Amino acid sequence: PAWTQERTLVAVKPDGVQRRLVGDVIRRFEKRGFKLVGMKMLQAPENVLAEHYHDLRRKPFYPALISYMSSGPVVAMVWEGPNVVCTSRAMIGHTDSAVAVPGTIRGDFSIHISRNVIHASDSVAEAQREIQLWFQSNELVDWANEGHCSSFN
Ligand code: DGI
Repeated sequence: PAWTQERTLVAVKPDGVQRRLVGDVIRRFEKRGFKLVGMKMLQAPENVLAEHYHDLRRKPFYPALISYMSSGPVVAMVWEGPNVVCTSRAMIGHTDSAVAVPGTIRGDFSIHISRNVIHASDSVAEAQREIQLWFQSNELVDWANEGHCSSFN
Protein backbone atom coordinates (compact mmCIF):
# COMPACT_ATOMS: atom_id res chain seq x y z
CA PRO A 1 0.00 0.00 0.00
CA ALA A 2 1.00 3.62 -0.49
CA TRP A 3 1.68 4.65 3.12
CA THR A 4 0.93 8.20 4.02
CA GLN A 5 2.86 9.79 6.85
CA GLU A 6 0.40 10.92 9.46
CA ARG A 7 0.41 12.41 12.93
CA THR A 8 -2.08 11.74 15.68
CA LEU A 9 -2.84 13.00 19.16
CA VAL A 10 -2.61 10.42 21.93
CA ALA A 11 -3.33 11.34 25.54
CA VAL A 12 -2.97 9.27 28.68
CA LYS A 13 -6.02 10.31 30.70
CA PRO A 14 -5.92 11.10 34.44
CA ASP A 15 -6.69 7.52 35.48
CA GLY A 16 -3.81 6.27 33.31
CA VAL A 17 -1.41 8.73 34.94
CA GLN A 18 -2.66 7.81 38.43
CA ARG A 19 -2.16 4.14 37.65
CA ARG A 20 1.41 4.65 36.31
CA LEU A 21 0.48 3.49 32.83
CA VAL A 22 2.29 6.29 30.97
CA GLY A 23 5.43 4.22 30.40
CA ASP A 24 3.49 1.25 29.13
CA VAL A 25 1.61 3.40 26.63
CA ILE A 26 4.83 4.99 25.36
CA ARG A 27 6.51 1.58 25.16
CA ARG A 28 3.71 0.15 23.01
CA PHE A 29 3.84 3.04 20.54
CA GLU A 30 7.65 2.99 20.40
CA LYS A 31 7.85 -0.75 19.93
CA ARG A 32 5.25 -0.62 17.19
CA GLY A 33 7.70 1.67 15.41
CA PHE A 34 6.00 5.05 15.62
CA LYS A 35 7.96 8.22 16.21
CA LEU A 36 7.30 10.51 19.16
CA VAL A 37 7.34 14.12 17.97
CA GLY A 38 5.70 15.90 20.93
CA MET A 39 4.95 15.18 24.57
CA LYS A 40 3.91 17.11 27.66
CA MET A 41 2.20 16.63 30.99
CA LEU A 42 -0.44 19.16 31.89
CA GLN A 43 -3.55 19.78 33.86
CA ALA A 44 -5.96 20.07 30.94
CA PRO A 45 -7.56 23.53 30.82
CA GLU A 46 -11.38 23.55 30.77
CA ASN A 47 -11.47 25.42 27.47
CA VAL A 48 -9.23 22.84 25.82
CA LEU A 49 -11.40 19.99 27.09
CA ALA A 50 -14.57 21.79 25.98
CA GLU A 51 -13.11 22.22 22.50
CA HIS A 52 -11.69 18.69 22.45
CA TYR A 53 -15.05 17.11 23.33
CA HIS A 54 -17.20 19.69 21.52
CA ASP A 55 -19.14 17.01 19.62
CA LEU A 56 -20.18 15.33 22.88
CA ARG A 57 -21.39 18.48 24.67
CA ARG A 58 -25.05 17.43 24.64
CA LYS A 59 -24.46 13.87 25.85
CA PRO A 60 -25.72 12.98 29.33
CA PHE A 61 -22.24 11.83 30.38
CA TYR A 62 -20.55 15.07 29.25
CA PRO A 63 -20.31 16.78 32.69
CA ALA A 64 -18.85 13.61 34.23
CA LEU A 65 -16.44 13.30 31.29
CA ILE A 66 -15.11 16.84 31.75
CA SER A 67 -14.84 16.36 35.50
CA TYR A 68 -12.91 13.09 35.02
CA MET A 69 -10.58 14.66 32.46
CA SER A 70 -9.95 17.52 34.92
CA SER A 71 -9.36 15.25 37.90
CA GLY A 72 -5.57 15.17 37.43
CA PRO A 73 -2.85 15.68 34.86
CA VAL A 74 -2.88 14.11 31.42
CA VAL A 75 0.12 13.24 29.26
CA ALA A 76 -0.45 14.47 25.72
CA MET A 77 1.66 13.11 22.89
CA VAL A 78 1.93 13.43 19.15
CA TRP A 79 2.97 10.27 17.34
CA GLU A 80 4.00 10.12 13.70
CA GLY A 81 4.16 7.33 11.18
CA PRO A 82 2.44 5.59 8.31
CA ASN A 83 -1.26 5.07 9.01
CA VAL A 84 -0.74 6.10 12.64
CA VAL A 85 -4.29 7.42 13.09
CA CYS A 86 -5.96 4.14 12.22
CA THR A 87 -3.32 1.94 13.85
CA SER A 88 -3.51 3.93 17.11
CA ARG A 89 -7.24 3.36 17.27
CA ALA A 90 -6.65 -0.36 16.86
CA MET A 91 -3.97 -0.28 19.56
CA ILE A 92 -6.16 1.54 22.11
CA GLY A 93 -9.18 -0.64 21.47
CA HIS A 94 -12.92 -0.07 21.65
CA THR A 95 -14.23 3.05 23.42
CA ASP A 96 -16.20 0.82 25.79
CA SER A 97 -13.58 -1.01 27.84
CA ALA A 98 -16.10 -3.74 28.56
CA VAL A 99 -15.89 -4.87 24.95
CA ALA A 100 -12.29 -3.83 24.20
CA VAL A 101 -10.32 -6.87 23.11
CA PRO A 102 -7.42 -8.11 25.28
CA GLY A 103 -4.14 -6.99 23.75
CA THR A 104 -5.45 -3.48 23.25
CA ILE A 105 -4.59 -0.81 25.82
CA ARG A 106 -8.17 -0.46 27.00
CA GLY A 107 -8.67 -4.21 26.77
CA ASP A 108 -5.67 -4.80 29.01
CA PHE A 109 -5.97 -1.94 31.49
CA SER A 110 -9.58 -0.82 31.79
CA ILE A 111 -12.98 -2.24 32.69
CA HIS A 112 -15.30 0.76 32.27
CA ILE A 113 -16.01 3.31 29.53
CA SER A 114 -15.85 6.20 31.99
CA ARG A 115 -12.23 5.38 32.99
CA ASN A 116 -10.76 4.19 29.72
CA VAL A 117 -7.13 5.28 30.25
CA ILE A 118 -6.28 6.74 26.86
CA HIS A 119 -7.38 8.94 23.99
CA ALA A 120 -6.36 8.75 20.34
CA SER A 121 -7.73 10.82 17.46
CA ASP A 122 -10.24 8.93 15.34
CA SER A 123 -9.60 10.46 11.91
CA VAL A 124 -6.86 12.33 10.09
CA ALA A 125 -8.95 15.52 10.14
CA GLU A 126 -9.66 15.18 13.87
CA ALA A 127 -5.98 14.49 14.52
CA GLN A 128 -5.01 17.75 12.82
CA ARG A 129 -7.61 19.66 14.81
CA GLU A 130 -6.62 18.05 18.12
CA ILE A 131 -2.87 18.49 17.61
CA GLN A 132 -3.42 22.22 16.99
CA LEU A 133 -5.63 22.41 20.05
CA TRP A 134 -3.19 20.72 22.45
CA PHE A 135 0.19 21.77 21.05
CA GLN A 136 1.89 24.93 19.84
CA SER A 137 3.76 24.31 16.60
CA ASN A 138 7.11 24.96 18.34
CA GLU A 139 6.37 22.13 20.79
CA LEU A 140 6.51 19.60 17.95
CA VAL A 141 9.96 18.31 17.08
CA ASP A 142 11.11 17.17 13.67
CA TRP A 143 13.92 14.69 14.08
CA ALA A 144 15.55 12.25 11.71
CA ASN A 145 15.25 8.51 12.00
CA GLU A 146 19.00 8.08 11.23
CA GLY A 147 18.51 4.93 9.25
CA HIS A 148 16.46 3.12 11.85
CA CYS A 149 14.35 0.33 10.38
CA SER A 150 11.11 2.15 11.14
CA SER A 151 11.97 4.97 8.73
CA PHE A 152 9.67 4.73 5.78
CA ASN A 153 9.87 6.71 2.57
O1 DGI B 1 -12.74 8.38 20.76
P1 DGI B 1 -13.17 7.61 21.98
O2 DGI B 1 -12.54 8.13 23.24
O3 DGI B 1 -12.98 6.12 21.83
O4 DGI B 1 -14.76 7.79 22.10
P2 DGI B 1 -15.69 9.08 21.95
O5 DGI B 1 -14.98 10.21 21.26
O6 DGI B 1 -16.99 8.61 21.39
O7 DGI B 1 -15.97 9.49 23.47
C1 DGI B 1 -15.02 10.21 24.20
C2 DGI B 1 -14.98 9.70 25.60
O8 DGI B 1 -16.24 9.93 26.22
C3 DGI B 1 -14.76 8.20 25.72
O9 DGI B 1 -13.39 7.85 25.68
C4 DGI B 1 -15.39 7.89 27.05
C5 DGI B 1 -16.54 8.86 27.11
N1 DGI B 1 -17.79 8.22 26.68
C6 DGI B 1 -18.19 7.97 25.41
N2 DGI B 1 -19.39 7.37 25.40
C7 DGI B 1 -19.74 7.24 26.69
C8 DGI B 1 -18.71 7.78 27.51
N3 DGI B 1 -18.77 7.79 28.85
C9 DGI B 1 -19.86 7.27 29.44
N4 DGI B 1 -19.93 7.26 30.78
N5 DGI B 1 -20.88 6.72 28.71
C10 DGI B 1 -20.89 6.68 27.34
O10 DGI B 1 -21.83 6.20 26.71
